This record gives sequence, structure tokens and C-alpha cells, in this order.
Amino acid sequence: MSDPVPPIVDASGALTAIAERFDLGGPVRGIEPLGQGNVNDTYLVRLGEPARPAAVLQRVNTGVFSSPELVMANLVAFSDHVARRLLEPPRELEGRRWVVPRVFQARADGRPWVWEGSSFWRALGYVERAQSLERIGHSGHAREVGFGLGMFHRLISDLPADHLADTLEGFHITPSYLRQFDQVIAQLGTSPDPELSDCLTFVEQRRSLVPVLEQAKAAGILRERPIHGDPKINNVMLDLEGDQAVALVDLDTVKPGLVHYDIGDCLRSACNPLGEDIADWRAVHFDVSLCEALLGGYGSVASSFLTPADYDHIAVAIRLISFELGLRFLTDHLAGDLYFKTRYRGHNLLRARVQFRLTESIEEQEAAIEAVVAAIR
Ligand code: GN1
Ligand code: MG
Repeated sequence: MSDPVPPIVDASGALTAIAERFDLGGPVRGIEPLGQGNVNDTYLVRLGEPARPAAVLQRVNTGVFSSPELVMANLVAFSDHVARRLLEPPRELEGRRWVVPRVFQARADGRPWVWEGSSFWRALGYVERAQSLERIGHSGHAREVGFGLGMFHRLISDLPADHLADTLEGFHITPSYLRQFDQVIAQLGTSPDPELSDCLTFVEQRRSLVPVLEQAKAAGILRERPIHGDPKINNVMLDLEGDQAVALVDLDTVKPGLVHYDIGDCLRSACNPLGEDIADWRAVHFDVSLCEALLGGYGSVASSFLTPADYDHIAVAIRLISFELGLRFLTDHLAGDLYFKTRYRGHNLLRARVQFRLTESIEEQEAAIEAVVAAIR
């Protein structure tokens, strides 16, 4: 029996018309919203008979990515590099599948994007027979998510960082987020809502944490490399059979950076079993046993390129990137919700509280986290 044809949610046909401007290999049979991105608009495109998921169509948020053509140039440079690397795959991929989503070209000019008015669109291959998780179910998942990030880093560890453009200036540069926070506070004119005072105190108490990675980078202790930029748990695709990691998706933020941004971001999302959008933020905690499993998976592929100084900065990166995301959400709340998409006023504040509570939980378990990092060296 064939699958029922999914409804086209695109009643006006506008999305279908955009999708059909790409050379997808057949007529569009369905389009529906995909995922819960906070920045871009993402849709799943179905093709064929019976209709099957085939492409991911995205409107890139040009308020965030002001040079979307450079985002695509990075993506193409990344994909070409990994395709070459996979001609002789690392031994850790033996008996495994690893997918680099393809980049579709526009029919009209062969470019990997389409402008429609002021909207910038691109279409990428759908990773078949795989799923992403919103929450980690068990330590086997965590290990695979870590393996996926490690393999991603491994496959680009020899792509020179200067082959990629900086498409999002200041991204994961924590001191620049603190400057933005200070500016927004200064511009408020009035004293912020007293309900926020605990959040403001939280930030004040962590000013000395803020420059730790950037100082190590400036001193030449840590080195920039190509990174994913946004490897939160739902950007790691796991095989439907066997749960093995097969791909990382959401590649707009592939650009030069520190692997620590990625390690911190992956752990802050994967080891927060309640998720980043939970109303009961007081219940949020960081699960060290998931962290252990994830770092075990990461370390199984990353040992070939991590330096001793890299290991030295992993534990602090977990704390810093959780704090940084809380600071970004709080700043956006104070600025009037300009950056992250929100569903209601106060959404960014709640998200900030979740990340701050997670940071606290990481601080409470610092010694255990240090021990877990020491175990993968
Ligand atoms: C944004 O849109 P999404 O969910 O892929 C953000 C990440 C944050 C994340 C938090 C370009 O990613 O840095 O960690 O929200 N992406 C950008 O959920 O700012
Ligand atoms: Mg993203």
C-alpha cells in the first residue's frame, strides 16, 4: 500500500512556485513546515509518486545573515571538501553511512539560491532514513550525537579556515554579546523590570567568565578552524535503524571558529533533558552521565586533531556557551525580541532563565564534568 499523499499546506502555491525554481528532479507534491528553527523558515518538500520527502527548502533570515550568498559559498566549499575526504573515509566510518546533504541549483542560472523579492531561498537534500531528536532518550543516543559532531569536525579538520568567509560576525564571541547586553541596558533609559533583577545579577556575577575562550584564542593557545556553529541535538541526524549518527544538518553557520563553541553548544542542548523551551525552568538540570556518553562518542573520533590545550578548555566551554545563549536570549528580550523568533512576549526571557539555570547546574557539577573530560584525554 502506498503512503497517502500528504496535504500541500501551501494553499496559495507561493512556496511550491519557489521550490520549483530549483532543479529538484520532479514536480513538487507537498510542502509542509519543518522543525522549530529560531532564525530561518524551513519547509519539507515532497516529490514523486508516492510523494516522499526529498528536499529541505529554506528562507534564510537576511536580517541575521546579511550576505546569504557567502553562506552558500561556505556551504559549497564545505560540501566539496567533505565529498573529497569521503573518497577515502576515516576508519571510524567503516560499516557506517555518512551523508552530506546535497545543494540544489536554481534552474534559471545554476546558482545554489533563488532571490524572490527580498527573500533569499535555498534548497538542500533531505537526509533519508534518518531522524533528529528533540531530546536525548538514553546514553546510546548521546554517544552517537557526540560521534556525529566528532566526525563532522574530523572531516573538516584539514579545511583551511581562511577558505570560509565569516558570515556572522561576532557569532559565539561571548564578549561581544556582553557588549550588546550592556548597550541595551544603557539604552533602556528606565531601570529594567524588577522581575529581571535575578537575571541581571546572574550576568554581573559571571563577567569574568565571558572572555575565557577569546583570550585563549588571542594568545594563540586555541586555534580557529571550520566549525558547524549550531550543533544542537536536533541538528544531528540519526539512522532510523540502529540510531547511528549519519549527518549534521542546518549548515548556515559553518564558518571559522573554535571547536569549543560546538562542543559547548552540543552539550548544553543534549544534556538538558527537559529541553530549552520548558516553562518549569527551575527543574532544568545538566545530566553529567549524558555528558560522559556524548564526550565518549566525540573523543572516539576527535583524538586525532584535539590538542592538550583544546582538552583544557572543554569544561569551561560547556559552562560558557550555556551562559552565552542565556545572555543572547535575555538581551533579545530586553531589546524587544528582534533576533530570535518568539511565540509570545516573555518567550526569550523564559529561554534565558532555562539557560541560566542550566549554567548553574553545570557550575554545581564542575568537578564531575572535569573528571568526564579527563577521561577522554
Ligand atoms: C538559533 O534557528 P536555530 O534554532 O537553528 C541560533 C543558535 C542558538 C539556537 C538556540 C544563527 O538556531 O545560535 O543556539 O537558536 N542560530 C543563530 O535554540 O543565531
Ligand atoms: Mg541553526
